[in-house]
Amino acid sequence: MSDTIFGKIANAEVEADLVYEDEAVVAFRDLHPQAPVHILVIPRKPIPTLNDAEPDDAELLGRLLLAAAKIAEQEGIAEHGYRTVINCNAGGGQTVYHLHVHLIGGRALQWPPG
Ligand code: DGP
Repeated sequence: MSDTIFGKIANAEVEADLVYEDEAVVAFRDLHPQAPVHILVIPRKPIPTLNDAEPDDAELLGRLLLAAAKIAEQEGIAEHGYRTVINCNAGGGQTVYHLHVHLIGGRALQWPPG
């Protein structure tokens, strides 16, 4: 059993609207989307936060970003542009402690964020 809801989604113990999966990565639509496209890209491996990633996870971290770019293409937002975000710990806005990349797009995005 996995500790977090994302671990359960990765193990198919809980349903989600999956948009991509491979042997290392799963991606699904955010339950509370902040934009027309809001997808969460997670490793199957339950790394709680970016702070917990180790040198051995370097390839996995790269795979998360490459998957995000592929999904952006799939969703038709690659050319216009999009944002990828990793929230880390409470001060960074993290609420689910299974590392995830937010892929957000489909509308004009402000910078800097709030
Ligand atoms: P963060 O605040 O960075 O930890 O982002 C967590 C995101 O996860 C937040 O945008 C809402 C989303 N979320 C929380 N629970 C679920 C769930 O059960 N299913 C899905 N699809 N998304 C969830």
